[in-house]
Amino acid sequence: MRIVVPAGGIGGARFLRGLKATIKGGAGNNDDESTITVIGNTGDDITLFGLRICPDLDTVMYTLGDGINEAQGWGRSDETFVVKEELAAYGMQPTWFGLGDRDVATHIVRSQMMAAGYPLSAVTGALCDRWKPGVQLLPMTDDRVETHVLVEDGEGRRAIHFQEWWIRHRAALPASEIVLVGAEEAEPAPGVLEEIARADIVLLPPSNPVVSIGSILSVPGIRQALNDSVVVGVSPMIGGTAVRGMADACLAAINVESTAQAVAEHYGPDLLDGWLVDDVDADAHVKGTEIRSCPLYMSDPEATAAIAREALDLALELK
Ligand code: GDP
Ligand code: FO1
Ligand code: CA
Repeated sequence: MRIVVPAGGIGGARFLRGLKATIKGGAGNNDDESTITVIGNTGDDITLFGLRICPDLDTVMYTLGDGINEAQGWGRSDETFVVKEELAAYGMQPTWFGLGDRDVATHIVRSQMMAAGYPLSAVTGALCDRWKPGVQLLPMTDDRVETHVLVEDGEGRRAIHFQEWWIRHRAALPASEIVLVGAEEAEPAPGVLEEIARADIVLLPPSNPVVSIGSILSVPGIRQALNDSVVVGVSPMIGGTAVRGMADACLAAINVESTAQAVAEHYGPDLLDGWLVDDVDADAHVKGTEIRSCPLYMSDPEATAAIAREALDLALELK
């Protein structure tokens, strides 16, 4: 069975770990040749200190390759921050980004390969040769796209990079608009449309609907390709709020309520064939989308594998 998973960072990576575990225990159709292709969000990417940093691709790669800082959900395990301190001692900006010493090696390899002319998809493949995530990890696009956030504060109205809004301001500055700069001219990376077309099922993990899944859907051609597939999503909202993090602030910017039902309606029945909600949201109702409920907290690997299994079973049923 061929499974495609468009994914952001922490929510996507944890779900994928559960999906891998549940597939190892049997894919549901006695086919142990199952493959997972991840279409990774690159809207969060940023260039700092001359280094190209891809937080969501790295979070997926480290999580599935056993190199993640588990407690934090992003960045490397066993990390130190000497380079960050030394940059700050030179007065280099920004100081709000947690650039780890181990992590920096990944960004150096990526930046060097990109400067030599390799596309991001090829670089990501090369990085995965080390981490062996057990999935095919494709960036959504090889083109440079970046999420920017329109904010207004004492300094006036301006657009700042998503990472500055998220990390420096903890998403507390009200956002009037969230824009994926460069999306209109971007093309899906090699293999993305082909893998969607070949997929038996597509699973949307509980990733941020705006700046993770929303960004992937903004790359011309991807949404259309997904509309033609069997797609089952897992709600990133439980009981009217984002489980971890600040996704509520992103949804507020696009005037969507932070509920499982509102997110499903936002995706729309053209995209979503099935939608998994938590038991507390079992009354959710969306015309044209089959809704199932189960506990959706990814509290440990077993609970996460059970969520992935429910999503897989629903997708196989709707196929
Ligand atoms: P990011 O790129 O690191 O922000 O990660 P993603 O976009 O992949 O996922 C972030 C989203 O995951 C958050 O907005 C939460 O709504 C969702 N999330 C985090 N933990 C859980 C969980 O245990 N269960 C569910 N259902 N959603 C979760
Ligand atoms: N998140 C933070 O909240 N603070 C950081 O300093 C930070 C640094 C960082 C470095 C590398 C990386 O791959 C991820 C990093 N993240 C950090 C996470 C990341 O910015 C966000 O979780 C996502 O991009 C939001 O979707
Ligand atoms: Ca992200």
